[in-house]
Amino acid sequence: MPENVTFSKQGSTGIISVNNPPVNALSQAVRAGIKAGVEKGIADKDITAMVILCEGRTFIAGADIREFGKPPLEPFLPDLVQFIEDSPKPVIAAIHGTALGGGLEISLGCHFRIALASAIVGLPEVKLGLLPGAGGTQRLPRLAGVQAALEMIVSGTPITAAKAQSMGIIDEVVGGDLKVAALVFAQKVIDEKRPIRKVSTLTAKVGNPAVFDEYAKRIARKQRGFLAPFQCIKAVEAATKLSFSEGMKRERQLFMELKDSSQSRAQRHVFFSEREVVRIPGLPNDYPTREIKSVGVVGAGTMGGGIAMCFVNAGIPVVLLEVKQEFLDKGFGIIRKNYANTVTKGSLKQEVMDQRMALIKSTLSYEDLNDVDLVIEAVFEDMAVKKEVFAKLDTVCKPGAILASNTSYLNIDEIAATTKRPQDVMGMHFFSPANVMKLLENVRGAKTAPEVYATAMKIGKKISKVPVLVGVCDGFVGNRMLAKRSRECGFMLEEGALPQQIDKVIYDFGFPMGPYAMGDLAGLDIGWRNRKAKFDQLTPRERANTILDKICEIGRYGQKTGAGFYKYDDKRNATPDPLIEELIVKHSQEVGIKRRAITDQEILERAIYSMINEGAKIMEEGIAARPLDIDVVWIYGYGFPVYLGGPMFYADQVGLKKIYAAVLKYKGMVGAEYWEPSPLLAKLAKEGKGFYSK
Ligand code: T1G
Repeated sequence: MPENVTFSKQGSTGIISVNNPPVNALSQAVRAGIKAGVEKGIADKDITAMVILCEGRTFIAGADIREFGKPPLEPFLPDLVQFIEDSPKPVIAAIHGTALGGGLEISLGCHFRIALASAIVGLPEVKLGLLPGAGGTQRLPRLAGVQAALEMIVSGTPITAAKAQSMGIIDEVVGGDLKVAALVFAQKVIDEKRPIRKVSTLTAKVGNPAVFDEYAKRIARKQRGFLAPFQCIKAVEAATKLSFSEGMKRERQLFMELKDSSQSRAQRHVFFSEREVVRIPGLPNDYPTREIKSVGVVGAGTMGGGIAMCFVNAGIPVVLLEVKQEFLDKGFGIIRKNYANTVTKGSLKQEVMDQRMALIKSTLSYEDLNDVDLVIEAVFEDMAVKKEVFAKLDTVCKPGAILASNTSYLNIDEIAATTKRPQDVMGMHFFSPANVMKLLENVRGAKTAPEVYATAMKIGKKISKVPVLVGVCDGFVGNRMLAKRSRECGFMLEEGALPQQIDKVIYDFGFPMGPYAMGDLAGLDIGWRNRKAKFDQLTPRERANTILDKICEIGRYGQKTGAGFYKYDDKRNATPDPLIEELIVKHSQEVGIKRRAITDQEILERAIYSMINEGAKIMEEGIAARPLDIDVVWIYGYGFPVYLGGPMFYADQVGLKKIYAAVLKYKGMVGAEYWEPSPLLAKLAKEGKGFYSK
């Protein structure tokens, strides 16, 4: 027996115990071990039943995703599941923690399933661009029904043991020691001569044969661009139309198509990047951090309120400071309304809302921040205002308190220099709405102590964010790259494109929205204010590109004024506005640009490749330590399609040679000032390598 699977006997029950930390993934050795264990149990005449259970914090959390890029080794998982199901002796799965993917499929191959009340079960393969490839799409509809199987497999969202029992997936929810409960259950099966129930022999009944088309229509908008959810539907449909063995063949065929797809490679890349991003290169994983037991938030505006919610959601008390009572009341009111909406939707209990609200203490006095472990400043984006706040924090906060700014682009080092403790100052850049968006850009200043940014990474995970560590520069990683895309889109408007054409290209690429529809949603006045604030840093051509100014000067701020780049009906449906086309065409004449037809391919290349080129510069400067930091920022903060893996992973799929050639082309067309190739991009392209090449 491989060492990470053991077989033991308790009375007449054989115990097959898996111990493959951290999540008992079904590596080749584990599969072989389980097979050997079941073989032993079948062969041993004293054994009347078997139990499969796991050591450690969880039941099997799926196939070993790291094995996907490698040649598959026997025993293959579908065969192992069938081998378990074909056992002449009852096999019981005893589940704790998570039974996910191949882990639940193993359980579905067992004849009975018991679980602790705290366990969750699910088939999340779709989140990896895959589908359950070891019988899950054929057995689950037979056991839990077609509708339930569609929900679980297409969403990939796990369910509780109680829910799984109500759906017939789990036979019994048990308490106490799981092994003991499993032995009792096994004896009951034997004593009651319960017949072995093979799930594959059940029938997947479908009431309304149109359910599959209807389901595909229902998810079309939300799952736009993804392959896997629709393949999942086809696989479940096969369970209702084909015999079990034919259905398994269909599942395998659909699975292999997805496994080798660029989408699944991208989504598996994101799975591991999201876990790797919290590790700080050059710093041991257990580097000492400071304890954060209480937090102060300065500013109760939209961002401040959302940030406060993040911490109280994690049970950390917050002191919320404002300069005026009316601002405090307004901020508090927004927080209360946000929670009340969630309670109304039924995804939060009233008493939990009350507990969280009770953790927020509001104040008008900086003195009340004298004992917090971390302060996050979320006031108006103005350097003078920020410096004033940090000067005050420097006087009132206790030694060792971390002072962080939520600025989205201002210079952290300049802010830190206003304090006597720059080693305790850094940026913690949340994204709006802060209580929803997963990304947290942690910005380490030149003098920020490793212990401080290591703490920010740890607390970021604790408040359920995906924290990414970046360096100080204008716009950090996300906004800096976004500025290049916005610049190029603005230039293409002048040269011949229209907002709706550019938006369609970006939308079809996979972003939730194009830049002009996004601008109208967020409010053009915000972008206009930033443009004015940064006017001195703009190039002459950018200054002359006054299309946004002209639109705002006529009071068109977007959806909130009923018109912006588009005009909106009372249901906020957007339509292109001939007035805007006229304004843009007239602007081109004024700045002496002869308009020309711009292809969708040019729009895509200038919008996306300008970001990739900037991403390479960000890596060169060490603002981002790895390409995965950039990919995670864009996936969790800017809606970059997860099935493309992020801008740097995507670049490698396109090929850096092709991107470098395009950058050189646009350097000639638009100007070296804007399209100077990153030396790293040039080097990797010449070497035929990618950003992720080893
Ligand atoms: N394979 C390999 N490594 C895995 C893994 C897996 N399935 N799951 C987790 N890890 C690693 C992870 O990279 C990290 O490593 C460590 O374990 C801890 O994970 C045929 C095709 C179980 C809920 O999609 O959702 O079965 O960074 O930090 O927050 O149908 O991990 O420490 O080096 O996430 O407590 C389907 C994936 C696979 C579940 C635990 N299964 N895992 O969360 O810890 S496809 C999944 C999770 C499949 C079959 C198919 C979570 C978790 P490192 P962690 P956590």
